[in-house]
Amino acid sequence: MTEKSRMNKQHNLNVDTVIVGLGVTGLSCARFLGSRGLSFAVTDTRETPPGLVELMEEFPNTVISTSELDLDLIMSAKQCLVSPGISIKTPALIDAEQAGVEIIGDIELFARHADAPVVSITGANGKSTVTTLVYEMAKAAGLDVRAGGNLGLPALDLIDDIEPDLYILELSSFQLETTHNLNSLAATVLNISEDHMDRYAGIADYAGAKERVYQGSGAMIINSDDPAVGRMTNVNREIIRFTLNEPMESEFGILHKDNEAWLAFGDQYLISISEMKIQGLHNISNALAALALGRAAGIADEPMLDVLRTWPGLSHRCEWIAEHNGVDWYNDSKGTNEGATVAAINGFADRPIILIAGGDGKGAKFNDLATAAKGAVKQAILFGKDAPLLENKLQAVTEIIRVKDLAEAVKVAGKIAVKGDRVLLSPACASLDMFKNYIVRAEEFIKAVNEFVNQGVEI
Ligand code: UMA
Ligand code: ADP
Repeated sequence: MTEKSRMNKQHNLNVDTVIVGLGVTGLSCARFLGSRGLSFAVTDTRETPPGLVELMEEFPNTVISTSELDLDLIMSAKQCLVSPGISIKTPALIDAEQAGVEIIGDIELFARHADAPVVSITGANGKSTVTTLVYEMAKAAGLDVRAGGNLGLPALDLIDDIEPDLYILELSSFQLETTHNLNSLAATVLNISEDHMDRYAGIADYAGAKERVYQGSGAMIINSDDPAVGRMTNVNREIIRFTLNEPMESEFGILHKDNEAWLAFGDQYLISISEMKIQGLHNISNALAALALGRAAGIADEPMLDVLRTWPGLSHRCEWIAEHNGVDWYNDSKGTNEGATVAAINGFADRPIILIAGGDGKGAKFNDLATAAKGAVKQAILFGKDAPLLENKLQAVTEIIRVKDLAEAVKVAGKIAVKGDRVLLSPACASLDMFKNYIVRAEEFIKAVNEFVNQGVEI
Protein backbone atom coordinates (compact mmCIF):
# COMPACT_ATOMS: atom_id res chain seq x y z
CA MET A 1 0.00 0.00 0.00
CA THR A 2 1.49 3.37 -1.03
CA GLU A 3 1.76 6.28 1.35
CA LYS A 4 -0.57 8.23 -0.90
CA SER A 5 -3.28 5.62 -0.91
CA ARG A 6 -3.18 4.99 2.86
CA MET A 7 -3.23 8.37 4.49
CA ASN A 8 -2.89 8.55 8.26
CA LYS A 9 -2.02 4.86 8.43
CA GLN A 10 0.03 5.48 11.54
CA HIS A 11 -3.21 5.93 13.50
CA ASN A 12 -4.89 3.09 15.32
CA LEU A 13 -7.63 1.38 13.35
CA ASN A 14 -9.72 1.53 16.45
CA VAL A 15 -12.98 2.65 14.85
CA ASP A 16 -16.51 1.31 14.98
CA THR A 17 -17.49 2.46 11.52
CA VAL A 18 -15.80 2.39 8.13
CA ILE A 19 -17.37 4.64 5.52
CA VAL A 20 -17.10 2.93 2.13
CA GLY A 21 -17.20 5.51 -0.66
CA LEU A 22 -16.44 9.20 -0.25
CA GLY A 23 -18.83 11.07 -2.50
CA VAL A 24 -21.69 13.28 -1.37
CA THR A 25 -23.05 10.43 0.77
CA GLY A 26 -19.73 9.46 2.36
CA LEU A 27 -19.04 13.05 3.37
CA SER A 28 -22.53 13.40 4.89
CA CYS A 29 -21.91 10.19 6.87
CA ALA A 30 -18.56 11.52 8.11
CA ARG A 31 -20.11 14.80 9.21
CA PHE A 32 -23.02 13.03 10.90
CA LEU A 33 -20.76 10.66 12.87
CA GLY A 34 -18.19 13.38 13.57
CA SER A 35 -20.81 15.77 14.95
CA ARG A 36 -21.80 13.06 17.45
CA GLY A 37 -18.22 12.40 18.50
CA LEU A 38 -18.19 8.93 16.88
CA SER A 39 -14.99 7.60 15.32
CA PHE A 40 -14.78 6.44 11.72
CA ALA A 41 -12.38 5.63 8.90
CA VAL A 42 -12.93 6.00 5.16
CA THR A 43 -12.06 3.91 2.13
CA ASP A 44 -12.77 4.53 -1.58
CA THR A 45 -11.64 2.84 -4.80
CA ARG A 46 -10.88 6.21 -6.38
CA GLU A 47 -7.42 7.70 -5.92
CA THR A 48 -8.79 11.16 -5.11
CA PRO A 49 -12.49 10.82 -4.34
CA PRO A 50 -14.60 13.99 -4.53
CA GLY A 51 -14.97 14.77 -0.80
CA LEU A 52 -11.30 14.19 0.06
CA VAL A 53 -10.19 17.79 0.57
CA GLU A 54 -13.18 18.64 2.79
CA LEU A 55 -12.77 15.44 4.79
CA MET A 56 -9.07 16.05 5.48
CA GLU A 57 -9.78 19.64 6.49
CA GLU A 58 -12.69 18.83 8.77
CA PHE A 59 -11.36 15.55 10.22
CA PRO A 60 -7.55 15.74 9.98
CA ASN A 61 -6.93 12.65 12.12
CA THR A 62 -9.19 10.32 10.19
CA VAL A 63 -7.76 7.20 8.54
CA ILE A 64 -8.44 7.49 4.82
CA SER A 65 -7.53 4.68 2.45
CA THR A 66 -7.98 5.27 -1.28
CA SER A 67 -7.26 3.67 -4.70
CA GLU A 68 -8.92 0.41 -3.72
CA LEU A 69 -11.30 -0.80 -1.01
CA ASP A 70 -9.17 -1.52 2.05
CA LEU A 71 -10.18 -4.98 3.25
CA ASP A 72 -8.09 -4.80 6.46
CA LEU A 73 -9.80 -1.59 7.38
CA ILE A 74 -13.25 -2.96 6.56
CA MET A 75 -12.61 -6.16 8.54
CA SER A 76 -11.47 -4.14 11.54
CA ALA A 77 -14.86 -2.39 11.84
CA LYS A 78 -18.10 -3.33 13.54
CA GLN A 79 -20.08 -1.57 10.86
CA CYS A 80 -19.65 -0.47 7.22
CA LEU A 81 -21.57 2.53 5.95
CA VAL A 82 -21.69 1.82 2.22
CA SER A 83 -22.29 4.56 -0.35
CA PRO A 84 -24.89 3.89 -3.06
CA GLY A 85 -22.27 3.91 -5.83
CA ILE A 86 -20.64 0.76 -4.37
CA SER A 87 -22.46 -2.53 -4.86
CA ILE A 88 -22.96 -4.62 -1.73
CA LYS A 89 -22.07 -7.57 -3.97
CA THR A 90 -18.48 -6.29 -4.05
CA PRO A 91 -16.32 -9.24 -2.81
CA ALA A 92 -14.77 -7.22 0.05
CA LEU A 93 -18.24 -6.41 1.39
CA ILE A 94 -19.50 -9.97 1.01
CA ASP A 95 -16.44 -11.19 2.96
CA ALA A 96 -16.98 -8.55 5.63
CA GLU A 97 -20.63 -9.42 6.07
CA GLN A 98 -19.76 -13.09 6.39
CA ALA A 99 -17.21 -12.15 9.06
CA GLY A 100 -19.96 -10.38 11.06
CA VAL A 101 -19.43 -6.77 10.00
CA GLU A 102 -22.79 -4.99 9.73
CA ILE A 103 -23.40 -3.58 6.25
CA ILE A 104 -25.73 -0.57 6.14
CA GLY A 105 -26.14 2.68 4.20
CA ASP A 106 -26.87 6.31 4.99
CA ILE A 107 -30.65 5.83 4.82
CA GLU A 108 -30.49 3.15 7.52
CA LEU A 109 -28.50 5.53 9.71
CA PHE A 110 -31.10 8.21 8.94
CA ALA A 111 -33.92 5.81 9.90
CA ARG A 112 -32.25 5.08 13.23
CA HIS A 113 -31.87 8.77 14.14
CA ALA A 114 -34.72 10.75 12.55
CA ASP A 115 -37.86 11.03 14.68
CA ALA A 116 -40.31 12.88 12.42
CA PRO A 117 -42.49 10.91 9.98
CA VAL A 118 -41.05 10.09 6.56
CA VAL A 119 -42.64 9.85 3.12
CA SER A 120 -40.50 7.67 0.82
CA ILE A 121 -40.53 7.59 -2.96
CA THR A 122 -38.80 5.21 -5.32
CA GLY A 123 -39.42 3.90 -8.85
CA ALA A 124 -37.60 3.68 -12.16
CA ASN A 125 -38.86 7.14 -13.22
CA GLY A 126 -40.65 10.12 -11.72
CA LYS A 127 -38.93 9.99 -8.30
CA SER A 128 -37.56 13.54 -8.32
CA THR A 129 -40.77 14.96 -9.77
CA VAL A 130 -42.99 13.27 -7.16
CA THR A 131 -40.60 13.96 -4.27
CA THR A 132 -40.56 17.66 -5.14
CA LEU A 133 -44.33 17.74 -5.68
CA VAL A 134 -45.05 16.22 -2.26
CA TYR A 135 -42.50 18.60 -0.70
CA GLU A 136 -44.24 21.60 -2.34
CA MET A 137 -47.63 20.28 -1.25
CA ALA A 138 -46.54 19.86 2.38
CA LYS A 139 -45.00 23.35 2.32
CA ALA A 140 -48.21 24.81 0.87
CA ALA A 141 -50.11 23.17 3.75
CA GLY A 142 -47.90 25.06 6.21
CA LEU A 143 -45.79 22.11 7.35
CA ASP A 144 -42.12 22.35 8.26
CA VAL A 145 -40.85 19.87 5.67
CA ARG A 146 -37.42 18.76 4.42
CA ALA A 147 -36.69 16.80 1.21
CA GLY A 148 -33.57 14.97 0.08
CA GLY A 149 -31.94 11.60 -0.52
CA ASN A 150 -31.26 10.56 -4.11
CA LEU A 151 -32.71 13.96 -5.07
CA GLY A 152 -29.29 15.42 -4.22
CA LEU A 153 -29.10 16.59 -0.61
CA PRO A 154 -28.07 13.48 1.36
CA ALA A 155 -30.67 12.31 3.89
CA LEU A 156 -28.35 12.72 6.90
CA ASP A 157 -27.86 16.40 6.03
CA LEU A 158 -31.60 16.87 6.65
CA ILE A 159 -31.27 16.05 10.34
CA ASP A 160 -30.56 18.84 12.80
CA ASP A 161 -31.41 19.61 16.43
CA ILE A 162 -35.00 20.53 15.64
CA GLU A 163 -37.08 17.85 13.95
CA PRO A 164 -39.36 19.03 11.12
CA ASP A 165 -43.02 17.99 10.77
CA LEU A 166 -42.20 15.73 7.83
CA TYR A 167 -39.28 14.36 5.80
CA ILE A 168 -39.70 13.51 2.11
CA LEU A 169 -37.08 11.08 0.78
CA GLU A 170 -36.31 10.13 -2.79
CA LEU A 171 -34.70 6.70 -2.58
CA SER A 172 -32.77 4.75 -5.21
CA SER A 173 -32.64 0.97 -5.41
CA PHE A 174 -28.97 1.24 -4.35
CA GLN A 175 -29.91 3.10 -1.18
CA LEU A 176 -32.75 0.71 -0.39
CA GLU A 177 -30.45 -2.35 -0.57
CA THR A 178 -28.66 -1.18 2.57
CA THR A 179 -31.79 -0.01 4.41
CA HIS A 180 -33.49 -2.32 6.94
CA ASN A 181 -35.46 -0.25 9.48
CA LEU A 182 -37.14 2.57 7.59
CA ASN A 183 -40.73 2.73 8.77
CA SER A 184 -42.23 5.30 6.37
CA LEU A 185 -45.56 6.91 7.12
CA ALA A 186 -46.29 6.44 3.41
CA ALA A 187 -44.18 4.92 0.65
CA THR A 188 -44.42 4.20 -3.06
CA VAL A 189 -42.74 2.40 -5.92
CA LEU A 190 -43.92 4.63 -8.77
CA ASN A 191 -43.15 2.18 -11.56
CA ILE A 192 -40.72 -0.53 -12.62
CA SER A 193 -38.85 -0.59 -15.93
CA GLU A 194 -35.30 -1.65 -16.75
CA ASP A 195 -32.54 0.51 -15.31
CA HIS A 196 -29.11 -0.18 -13.80
CA MET A 197 -28.97 -3.62 -15.39
CA ASP A 198 -25.19 -3.38 -14.99
CA ARG A 199 -25.76 -3.69 -11.19
CA TYR A 200 -28.65 -6.19 -11.06
CA ALA A 201 -29.04 -9.80 -12.16
CA GLY A 202 -32.27 -8.83 -13.95
CA ILE A 203 -35.44 -6.78 -13.59
CA ALA A 204 -36.79 -8.98 -10.75
CA ASP A 205 -33.61 -8.33 -8.75
CA TYR A 206 -33.97 -4.58 -9.39
CA ALA A 207 -37.70 -4.63 -8.47
CA GLY A 208 -36.83 -6.55 -5.29
CA ALA A 209 -34.51 -3.74 -4.20
CA LYS A 210 -37.20 -1.15 -4.93
CA GLU A 211 -39.84 -3.12 -3.01
CA ARG A 212 -37.80 -2.60 0.17
CA VAL A 213 -39.27 0.94 0.29
CA TYR A 214 -42.42 -0.69 1.72
CA GLN A 215 -40.62 -2.10 4.79
CA GLY A 216 -42.35 -1.15 8.05
CA SER A 217 -46.05 -0.71 8.68
CA GLY A 218 -47.05 2.57 6.98
CA ALA A 219 -49.41 3.20 4.06
CA MET A 220 -48.49 1.55 0.76
CA ILE A 221 -49.19 3.74 -2.27
CA ILE A 222 -49.65 1.35 -5.20
CA ASN A 223 -49.66 2.10 -8.93
CA SER A 224 -52.42 -0.22 -10.18
CA ASP A 225 -51.31 0.30 -13.78
CA ASP A 226 -47.93 -1.35 -13.19
CA PRO A 227 -48.18 -5.13 -12.71
CA ALA A 228 -44.70 -5.35 -11.16
CA VAL A 229 -45.80 -2.88 -8.46
CA GLY A 230 -49.19 -4.55 -8.05
CA ARG A 231 -47.40 -7.75 -7.04
CA MET A 232 -45.84 -5.92 -4.08
CA THR A 233 -49.23 -5.32 -2.41
CA ASN A 234 -49.53 -6.52 1.19
CA VAL A 235 -53.21 -6.91 2.08
CA ASN A 236 -52.53 -6.51 5.80
CA ARG A 237 -51.45 -2.91 5.33
CA GLU A 238 -53.22 0.38 4.57
CA ILE A 239 -53.20 0.69 0.77
CA ILE A 240 -54.03 3.68 -1.42
CA ARG A 241 -54.05 2.91 -5.14
CA PHE A 242 -53.70 5.22 -8.12
CA THR A 243 -54.43 4.56 -11.78
CA LEU A 244 -54.77 6.38 -15.09
CA ASN A 245 -58.11 4.57 -15.48
CA GLU A 246 -61.42 5.19 -13.70
CA PRO A 247 -60.81 4.85 -9.94
CA MET A 248 -62.68 2.52 -7.61
CA GLU A 249 -63.88 3.79 -4.23
CA SER A 250 -61.02 5.34 -2.17
CA GLU A 251 -58.62 5.23 -5.13
CA PHE A 252 -57.06 8.05 -7.14
CA GLY A 253 -57.66 7.97 -10.91
CA ILE A 254 -59.14 9.75 -13.91
CA LEU A 255 -62.81 10.65 -14.55
CA HIS A 256 -64.25 12.46 -17.57
CA LYS A 257 -66.87 15.22 -17.72
CA ASP A 258 -67.70 17.83 -20.39
CA ASN A 259 -65.03 16.37 -22.70
CA GLU A 260 -62.36 16.95 -20.08
CA ALA A 261 -60.26 14.54 -18.05
CA TRP A 262 -60.11 15.16 -14.28
CA LEU A 263 -57.96 13.82 -11.49
CA ALA A 264 -60.39 12.16 -9.10
CA PHE A 265 -60.64 10.36 -5.77
CA GLY A 266 -63.36 7.72 -6.04
CA ASP A 267 -66.30 9.62 -7.55
CA GLN A 268 -65.01 13.01 -6.39
CA TYR A 269 -63.66 15.35 -9.12
CA LEU A 270 -60.48 17.11 -7.89
CA ILE A 271 -58.88 19.11 -10.71
CA SER A 272 -59.14 19.06 -14.49
CA ILE A 273 -55.96 18.11 -16.31
CA SER A 274 -56.05 21.34 -18.32
CA GLU A 275 -55.71 23.28 -15.04
CA MET A 276 -52.48 21.47 -14.15
CA LYS A 277 -49.19 23.10 -15.01
CA ILE A 278 -47.21 19.86 -15.56
CA GLN A 279 -48.37 17.97 -18.62
CA GLY A 280 -48.07 14.55 -20.25
CA LEU A 281 -49.54 11.22 -19.27
CA HIS A 282 -46.56 10.27 -17.10
CA ASN A 283 -46.94 13.52 -15.15
CA ILE A 284 -50.64 12.83 -14.57
CA SER A 285 -49.58 9.52 -13.02
CA ASN A 286 -46.97 11.41 -10.96
CA ALA A 287 -49.61 13.92 -9.78
CA LEU A 288 -51.92 11.08 -8.69
CA ALA A 289 -49.07 9.43 -6.80
CA ALA A 290 -48.26 12.72 -5.05
CA LEU A 291 -51.92 13.22 -4.07
CA ALA A 292 -52.06 9.69 -2.65
CA LEU A 293 -48.84 10.17 -0.67
CA GLY A 294 -50.01 13.57 0.55
CA ARG A 295 -53.37 12.18 1.66
CA ALA A 296 -51.63 9.37 3.57
CA ALA A 297 -49.46 12.01 5.25
CA GLY A 298 -52.54 13.98 6.33
CA ILE A 299 -52.15 16.91 3.92
CA ALA A 300 -55.46 18.60 2.97
CA ASP A 301 -56.63 18.51 -0.67
CA GLU A 302 -56.76 22.28 -1.34
CA PRO A 303 -53.05 23.13 -0.84
CA MET A 304 -52.14 20.02 -2.85
CA LEU A 305 -54.39 21.06 -5.75
CA ASP A 306 -53.04 24.63 -5.58
CA VAL A 307 -49.54 23.22 -6.14
CA LEU A 308 -50.74 21.22 -9.16
CA ARG A 309 -52.17 24.48 -10.61
CA THR A 310 -48.87 26.37 -10.30
CA TRP A 311 -45.83 24.06 -10.07
CA PRO A 312 -44.03 24.10 -13.44
CA GLY A 313 -42.06 20.86 -13.02
CA LEU A 314 -38.32 20.30 -12.81
CA SER A 315 -35.84 21.36 -15.48
CA HIS A 316 -34.38 18.85 -17.96
CA ARG A 317 -37.51 16.66 -18.02
CA CYS A 318 -39.35 17.02 -21.39
CA GLU A 319 -38.61 20.74 -21.10
CA TRP A 320 -39.44 23.01 -24.04
CA ILE A 321 -36.34 24.98 -25.08
CA ALA A 322 -37.02 26.81 -28.34
CA GLU A 323 -39.18 27.11 -31.43
CA HIS A 324 -37.63 27.90 -34.79
CA ASN A 325 -39.27 27.76 -38.23
CA GLY A 326 -42.12 25.69 -36.83
CA VAL A 327 -39.79 23.15 -35.18
CA ASP A 328 -39.96 22.74 -31.38
CA TRP A 329 -36.85 21.68 -29.46
CA TYR A 330 -37.09 19.77 -26.14
CA ASN A 331 -34.53 18.94 -23.46
CA ASP A 332 -35.19 15.62 -21.70
CA SER A 333 -31.60 15.07 -20.59
CA LYS A 334 -32.90 13.46 -17.35
CA GLY A 335 -34.22 10.68 -19.58
CA THR A 336 -31.36 8.47 -18.41
CA ASN A 337 -33.09 5.14 -19.01
CA GLU A 338 -35.31 3.46 -21.55
CA GLY A 339 -38.58 3.95 -19.60
CA ALA A 340 -38.14 7.73 -19.46
CA THR A 341 -37.50 7.99 -23.21
CA VAL A 342 -40.45 5.71 -23.95
CA ALA A 343 -42.65 8.04 -21.85
CA ALA A 344 -41.30 11.10 -23.70
CA ILE A 345 -41.93 9.54 -27.13
CA ASN A 346 -45.45 8.43 -26.15
CA GLY A 347 -46.21 11.91 -24.84
CA PHE A 348 -45.06 13.57 -28.07
CA ALA A 349 -46.43 11.05 -30.55
CA ASP A 350 -48.89 13.54 -32.13
CA ARG A 351 -46.10 15.12 -34.22
CA PRO A 352 -43.04 13.61 -35.97
CA ILE A 353 -40.07 13.23 -33.61
CA ILE A 354 -36.39 13.59 -34.37
CA LEU A 355 -34.83 11.76 -31.43
CA ILE A 356 -31.32 12.51 -30.17
CA ALA A 357 -30.20 9.63 -27.95
CA GLY A 358 -27.17 7.75 -26.67
CA GLY A 359 -24.64 7.49 -23.87
CA ASP A 360 -24.15 4.69 -21.37
CA GLY A 361 -27.11 2.30 -21.59
CA LYS A 362 -26.20 0.59 -18.28
CA GLY A 363 -26.95 -2.85 -19.76
CA ALA A 364 -30.40 -2.03 -21.23
CA LYS A 365 -31.61 -4.00 -24.25
CA PHE A 366 -33.81 -1.22 -25.72
CA ASN A 367 -36.58 -3.49 -27.04
CA ASP A 368 -39.33 -1.26 -25.52
CA LEU A 369 -37.66 1.80 -27.02
CA ALA A 370 -37.87 0.24 -30.49
CA THR A 371 -41.58 -0.50 -29.97
CA ALA A 372 -42.28 3.10 -28.88
CA ALA A 373 -40.17 4.60 -31.68
CA LYS A 374 -42.02 2.70 -34.42
CA GLY A 375 -44.24 5.16 -36.29
CA ALA A 376 -43.37 8.03 -33.90
CA VAL A 377 -39.66 8.69 -34.43
CA LYS A 378 -38.90 9.70 -38.02
CA GLN A 379 -35.16 10.00 -37.43
CA ALA A 380 -32.83 8.87 -34.64
CA ILE A 381 -29.54 10.71 -34.21
CA LEU A 382 -27.23 8.61 -32.05
CA PHE A 383 -24.02 9.29 -30.17
CA GLY A 384 -21.96 7.97 -27.23
CA LYS A 385 -20.84 4.59 -25.92
CA ASP A 386 -23.99 2.61 -26.68
CA ALA A 387 -24.83 4.20 -30.06
CA PRO A 388 -24.03 0.88 -31.85
CA LEU A 389 -26.46 -1.01 -29.61
CA LEU A 390 -29.17 1.62 -30.11
CA GLU A 391 -28.62 1.57 -33.88
CA ASN A 392 -28.94 -2.20 -33.86
CA LYS A 393 -32.31 -2.02 -32.07
CA LEU A 394 -33.76 1.04 -33.84
CA GLN A 395 -32.68 0.51 -37.46
CA ALA A 396 -35.69 -1.69 -38.21
CA VAL A 397 -38.15 1.02 -37.11
CA THR A 398 -36.59 4.37 -38.08
CA GLU A 399 -33.84 6.16 -40.02
CA ILE A 400 -30.49 6.36 -38.20
CA ILE A 401 -27.62 8.84 -38.32
CA ARG A 402 -24.56 8.36 -36.09
CA VAL A 403 -22.73 11.50 -34.90
CA LYS A 404 -19.63 12.08 -32.77
CA ASP A 405 -21.17 14.36 -30.14
CA LEU A 406 -24.17 16.37 -29.03
CA ALA A 407 -23.14 19.54 -30.88
CA GLU A 408 -23.06 17.62 -34.17
CA ALA A 409 -26.38 15.97 -33.28
CA VAL A 410 -28.02 19.41 -32.96
CA LYS A 411 -26.58 20.58 -36.28
CA VAL A 412 -27.77 17.44 -38.07
CA ALA A 413 -31.22 17.65 -36.45
CA GLY A 414 -31.48 21.31 -37.47
CA LYS A 415 -30.77 20.41 -41.11
CA ILE A 416 -33.28 17.58 -41.22
CA ALA A 417 -36.17 19.07 -39.24
CA VAL A 418 -39.12 20.54 -41.12
CA LYS A 419 -42.09 22.59 -39.89
CA GLY A 420 -44.22 20.60 -37.46
CA ASP A 421 -41.39 18.34 -36.23
CA ARG A 422 -40.22 18.07 -32.64
CA VAL A 423 -36.53 17.60 -31.90
CA LEU A 424 -36.20 15.70 -28.64
CA LEU A 425 -33.01 15.08 -26.66
CA SER A 426 -34.03 12.06 -24.58
CA PRO A 427 -30.92 9.91 -24.40
CA ALA A 428 -32.33 6.71 -22.76
CA CYS A 429 -28.82 6.47 -21.31
CA ALA A 430 -26.67 7.84 -18.51
CA SER A 431 -24.42 10.74 -19.50
CA LEU A 432 -21.27 9.66 -17.68
CA ASP A 433 -19.38 8.32 -20.74
CA MET A 434 -19.18 11.87 -22.16
CA PHE A 435 -20.39 14.39 -19.55
CA LYS A 436 -20.00 15.10 -15.83
CA ASN A 437 -23.72 14.50 -15.36
CA TYR A 438 -27.11 14.90 -17.06
CA ILE A 439 -27.22 18.61 -16.17
CA VAL A 440 -23.99 19.34 -18.05
CA ARG A 441 -25.37 17.32 -20.98
CA ALA A 442 -28.52 19.46 -20.88
CA GLU A 443 -26.52 22.69 -20.74
CA GLU A 444 -24.45 21.69 -23.80
CA PHE A 445 -27.62 20.79 -25.66
CA ILE A 446 -29.34 24.08 -24.81
CA LYS A 447 -26.24 26.05 -25.82
CA ALA A 448 -26.02 24.23 -29.16
CA VAL A 449 -29.76 24.71 -29.81
CA ASN A 450 -29.57 28.43 -29.02
CA GLU A 451 -26.55 28.82 -31.31
CA PHE A 452 -28.36 27.02 -34.10
CA VAL A 453 -31.57 29.00 -33.64
CA ASN A 454 -29.78 32.37 -33.46
CA GLN A 455 -27.57 31.68 -36.49
CA GLY A 456 -30.52 30.49 -38.48
CA VAL A 457 -32.84 33.43 -37.77
CA GLU A 458 -34.38 34.70 -40.99
CA ILE A 459 -34.57 38.51 -41.08
N1 UMA B 1 -17.47 5.24 -6.82
C1 UMA B 1 -16.28 4.61 -7.02
N2 UMA B 1 -15.59 4.16 -5.93
C2 UMA B 1 -16.03 4.31 -4.67
C3 UMA B 1 -17.26 4.97 -4.46
C4 UMA B 1 -17.96 5.43 -5.56
O1 UMA B 1 -15.82 4.45 -8.15
O2 UMA B 1 -15.35 3.86 -3.73
C5 UMA B 1 -18.21 5.74 -7.98
C6 UMA B 1 -19.59 5.08 -8.13
O3 UMA B 1 -19.53 3.89 -8.85
C7 UMA B 1 -20.38 6.16 -8.82
C8 UMA B 1 -19.74 7.45 -8.31
O4 UMA B 1 -18.50 7.09 -7.77
O5 UMA B 1 -20.18 6.11 -10.22
C9 UMA B 1 -20.59 8.15 -7.26
O6 UMA B 1 -20.90 7.21 -6.23
P1 UMA B 1 -21.15 7.66 -4.73
O7 UMA B 1 -21.68 6.51 -3.97
O8 UMA B 1 -19.95 8.36 -4.21
O9 UMA B 1 -22.33 8.72 -4.96
P2 UMA B 1 -22.65 10.04 -4.14
O10 UMA B 1 -21.81 11.16 -4.58
O11 UMA B 1 -22.65 9.72 -2.69
O12 UMA B 1 -24.15 10.33 -4.64
C10 UMA B 1 -25.17 9.43 -4.23
C11 UMA B 1 -26.07 9.13 -5.42
N3 UMA B 1 -25.25 8.57 -6.50
C12 UMA B 1 -25.36 7.28 -6.85
O13 UMA B 1 -26.16 6.53 -6.36
C13 UMA B 1 -24.46 6.79 -7.93
C14 UMA B 1 -26.75 10.41 -5.87
O14 UMA B 1 -27.71 10.08 -6.86
C15 UMA B 1 -27.49 11.03 -4.70
O15 UMA B 1 -28.03 12.29 -5.11
C16 UMA B 1 -26.54 11.24 -3.52
O16 UMA B 1 -25.92 9.99 -3.18
C17 UMA B 1 -27.28 11.74 -2.27
O17 UMA B 1 -28.16 10.77 -1.79
C18 UMA B 1 -27.36 10.37 -8.21
C19 UMA B 1 -27.64 9.19 -9.08
O18 UMA B 1 -27.17 9.15 -10.22
C20 UMA B 1 -28.20 11.55 -8.70
N4 UMA B 1 -28.42 8.21 -8.61
C21 UMA B 1 -28.82 7.06 -9.41
C22 UMA B 1 -30.04 7.37 -10.25
O19 UMA B 1 -30.78 8.30 -9.90
O20 UMA B 1 -30.28 6.64 -11.23
C23 UMA B 1 -29.12 5.89 -8.49
P1 ADP C 1 -36.20 10.11 -11.48
O1 ADP C 1 -35.86 10.92 -10.27
O2 ADP C 1 -36.85 8.80 -11.13
O3 ADP C 1 -35.07 9.98 -12.44
P2 ADP C 1 -37.52 12.40 -12.73
O4 ADP C 1 -38.76 12.99 -12.18
O5 ADP C 1 -36.25 13.12 -12.53
O6 ADP C 1 -37.40 10.89 -12.21
O7 ADP C 1 -37.72 12.16 -14.30
C1 ADP C 1 -36.70 11.45 -15.00
C2 ADP C 1 -37.13 11.15 -16.41
O8 ADP C 1 -38.27 10.29 -16.40
C3 ADP C 1 -37.55 12.36 -17.25
O9 ADP C 1 -37.15 12.09 -18.55
C4 ADP C 1 -39.06 12.39 -17.12
O10 ADP C 1 -39.68 12.99 -18.23
C5 ADP C 1 -39.39 10.90 -17.04
N1 ADP C 1 -40.54 10.58 -16.19
C6 ADP C 1 -41.00 11.28 -15.13
N2 ADP C 1 -42.04 10.64 -14.56
C7 ADP C 1 -42.22 9.50 -15.24
C8 ADP C 1 -43.13 8.41 -15.13
N3 ADP C 1 -44.06 8.37 -14.17
N4 ADP C 1 -43.01 7.39 -16.03
C9 ADP C 1 -42.07 7.41 -17.00
N5 ADP C 1 -41.19 8.42 -17.16
C10 ADP C 1 -41.25 9.45 -16.30
